[in-house]
Amino acid sequence: MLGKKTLAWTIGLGLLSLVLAASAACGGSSQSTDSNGDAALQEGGEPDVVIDVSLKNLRFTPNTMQVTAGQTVQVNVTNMDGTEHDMLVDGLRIVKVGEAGDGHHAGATADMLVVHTMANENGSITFRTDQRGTYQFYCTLPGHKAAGMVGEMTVV
Ligand SMILES: [Cu+2]
Repeated sequence: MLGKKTLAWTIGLGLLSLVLAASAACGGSSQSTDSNGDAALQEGGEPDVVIDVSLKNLRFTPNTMQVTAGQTVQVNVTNMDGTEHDMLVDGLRIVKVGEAGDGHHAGATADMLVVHTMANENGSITFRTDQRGTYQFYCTLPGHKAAGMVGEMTVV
């Protein structure tokens, strides 16, 4: 059975840990060694919209998508084919949020919307753009665009 002193001590510890947790949360913005997830949170918080794209049989599903300028958009790519694919949005310039993107295809620059996936693997990118318009996206692997790996992204 808990005596009054023990109870007070327990409550005191609880309050102390609450205070510590709160100050840790508030102090986070001054740290430069945060994980990627925290960096993403500091820059833009949770994505405003998540778009799931699957790659199968040399097709994007969906093959049309619309995003809103200024919103934080996360695109998750699931490659269900036994070959590597990527998704490049041609001509669109973006600002990446966090470092979830995997844009290691030849010639890629930081402001390109490109997600690369190995066979049967996933990729993801989180970004914002203010560049309204309609852009073609496609897979840059040889022959894949011609085979039908093409779609359209509209920024409104
Ligand atoms: Cu492909």
